[in-house]
Amino acid sequence: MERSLVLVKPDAVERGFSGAIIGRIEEAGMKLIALKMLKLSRENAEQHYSVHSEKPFFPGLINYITSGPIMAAVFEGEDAINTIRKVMGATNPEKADTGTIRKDFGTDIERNAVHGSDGPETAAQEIKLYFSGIELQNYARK
Ligand code: IDP
Ligand code: MG
Repeated sequence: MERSLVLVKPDAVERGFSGAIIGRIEEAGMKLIALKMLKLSRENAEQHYSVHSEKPFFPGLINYITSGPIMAAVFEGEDAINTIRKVMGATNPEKADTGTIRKDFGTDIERNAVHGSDGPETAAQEIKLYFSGIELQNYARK
């Protein structure tokens, strides 16, 4: 069993795609165990994307991810990290496969609608950034 932290990014929330994006991941068999809407502070955004702090796109990325409300979710399931990244599609929506979230809901390589953790360690760190232990639910997915 694996967990992954998913964000519906501001462009997708603004255009009313929050439910559709969360739904796509549920339809892929993943169990939703936490969900909230929030607006990231610059400090938390910089922490979330700290691996990219030296990249040329970092300042723009921080401006974008703090520009409006986001949905933060935790999903649990078998091979959750890879399963979710497949449903998300490639970083650049133009290059994402047909039927993926980024192909259908992304705008461009920056405003690409969704974030999903890229490994078990990153997932654990990211989940801690957004949720406390009592916010993670335990139930059987039917
Ligand atoms: P990922 O979200 O598919 O894991 P990363 O390379 O980890 O992609 O990049 C993190 C986020 O930074 C992307 O989802 C996207 O919003 C943004 N980003 C990545 N590459 C670029 C770029 O070349 N220009 C602008 N924004 C980018
Ligand atoms: Mg990444």
